[in-house]
Amino acid sequence: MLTVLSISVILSGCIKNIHQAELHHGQTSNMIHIHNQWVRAVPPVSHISAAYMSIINHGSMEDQLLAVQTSAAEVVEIHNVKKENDMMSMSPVKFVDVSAGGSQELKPGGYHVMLIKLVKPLKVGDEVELTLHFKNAGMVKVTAPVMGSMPKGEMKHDTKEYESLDHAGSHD
Ligand SMILES: [Cu+2]
Repeated sequence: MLTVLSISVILSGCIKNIHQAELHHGQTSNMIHIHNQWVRAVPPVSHISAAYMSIINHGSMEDQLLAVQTSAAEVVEIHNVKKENDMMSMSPVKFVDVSAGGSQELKPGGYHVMLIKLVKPLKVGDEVELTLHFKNAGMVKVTAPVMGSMPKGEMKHDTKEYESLDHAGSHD
C-alpha cells in the first residue's frame, strides 16, 4: 500500500513538472529542457546573428547538441569562442556536450548558435523557431524571442565579464 502511494506521488510529481516545463519553455523532449533561449537583434545591414540558451539534460545519459535548423537563416553553425593571446576568436564545433543530469550554457563569449545569411532582419519583438538536433534526445523545437541583450535576471556571473565577452563575440 505504501509502495503504491509513493509511486503515485512520484508520478504526479513528474507530470506536474512536465506541464510546468511545457508552459514555460515549450520544449518537446522529456530529457532535454531548453531555458532562456533568445536571439540577438541586429541592425538591418547585418546578415549575421546568434542564438543563445541554457540546455538542461534531465536524462541519465550524456547527450550532444549536433546541429540546429531555422528558417530565419540560410546557414546555421555551432560556434565556440576561445581566447588566444588576448584575442577572442570563434570557430565552428561539431557538437556541444551536455553531461548526464547536467547543463550547458550557450551564451555570449562561449558556445553559441551562429545564424548566417539571415533571411530577413531580426528586430526586437520578432520570434525565431529553432529546431535543435540532439544525439540521444532527437529533435527539440523551441521558439526564441529576438532581444537586444541577454535576458535580465539570468546573469549569474560578473556583469563586467559578460559585457566584455559580449563585445568580443559580436560578429559585425
Ligand atoms: Cu560565431
